[in-house]
Amino acid sequence: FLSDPKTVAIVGCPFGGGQPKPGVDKGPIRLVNAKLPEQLKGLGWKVEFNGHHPFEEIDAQSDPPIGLLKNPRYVSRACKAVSDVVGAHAKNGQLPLMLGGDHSLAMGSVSGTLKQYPDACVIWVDAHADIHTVDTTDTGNIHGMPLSFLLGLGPKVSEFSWVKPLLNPSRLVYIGLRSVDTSEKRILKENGIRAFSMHEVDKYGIGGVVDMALDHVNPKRDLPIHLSFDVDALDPWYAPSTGTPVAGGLSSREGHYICEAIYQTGCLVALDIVEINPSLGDVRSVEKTLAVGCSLTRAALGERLLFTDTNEKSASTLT
Ligand code: B3U
Ligand code: MN
Ligand code: MN
Repeated sequence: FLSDPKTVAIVGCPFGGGQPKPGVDKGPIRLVNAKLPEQLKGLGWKVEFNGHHPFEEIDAQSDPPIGLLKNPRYVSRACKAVSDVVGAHAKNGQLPLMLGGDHSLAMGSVSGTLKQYPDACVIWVDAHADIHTVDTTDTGNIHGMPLSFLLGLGPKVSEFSWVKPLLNPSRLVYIGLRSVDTSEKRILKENGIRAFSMHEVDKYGIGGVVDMALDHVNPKRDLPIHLSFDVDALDPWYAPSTGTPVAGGLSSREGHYICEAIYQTGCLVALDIVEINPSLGDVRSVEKTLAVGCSLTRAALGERLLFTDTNEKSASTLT
């Protein structure tokens, strides 16, 4: 799906309007400062990064709630911009890497991917289901809702009318769930959405779960894949600096395995790394979380424990 030379386009999204905790907007800046672009170059990618996306602020006064939804105009406009940017990169044959910021941004990134690849499937790695509708949300935080917009579930909100319901429920699969609200469980059931919670990870092992997840959304391994990775899917031991940590999550290796296995399909066309909040926890926690964000990204873009793609080449030319 990607053009040659393989190029990753970093879409830095300093944005936290989809949730209440300050600091998550600094996630992408810290990831880039941690030399993520250089690390990806080291894997043989051409890296395009022209600075972080400038989101126009909207003061709270001109952005009152719509129903329960908080900062609806701010979130909607940010996501629309992300959709356009991600869509343009995908159209160019580049792999957009969206660095959040909070997970509401995936409403934009997935929309952009689906515009270019209508048959793409979405693998959503998260502790949470992020599928509340306007009717079911308790918190009004839009980072808990992006999938309902992408799937076209629940009552329409005119502010979000640009989000087209391009995602079919059969093309969505979850890995890592362990904090799903009652109304979200009902939505998953009613729409027949396949989900592998931590229970299934324990039962089948991460290898079995990823195989089953791919068999469900991409049985012939020929459809484009959008991987949306919320770092709170990892156990808080590995990713402490995130807004809504939930105990009992994926180990570092399980998280990396997901990324490695998806890379190996050769179908990855877009990646989100979201919900790193460098304002939460002590210095050590922040460093740990940034480091794991970088290494998950590298794993999804081809880094291997033994031989990376580029190493393999040099290894085979060694005489
Ligand atoms: N389901 C809850 C909590 C939540 C969702 N996503 C995160 N937290 N990160 C909600 O607010 O919708
Ligand atoms: Mn999420
Ligand atoms: Mn989450």
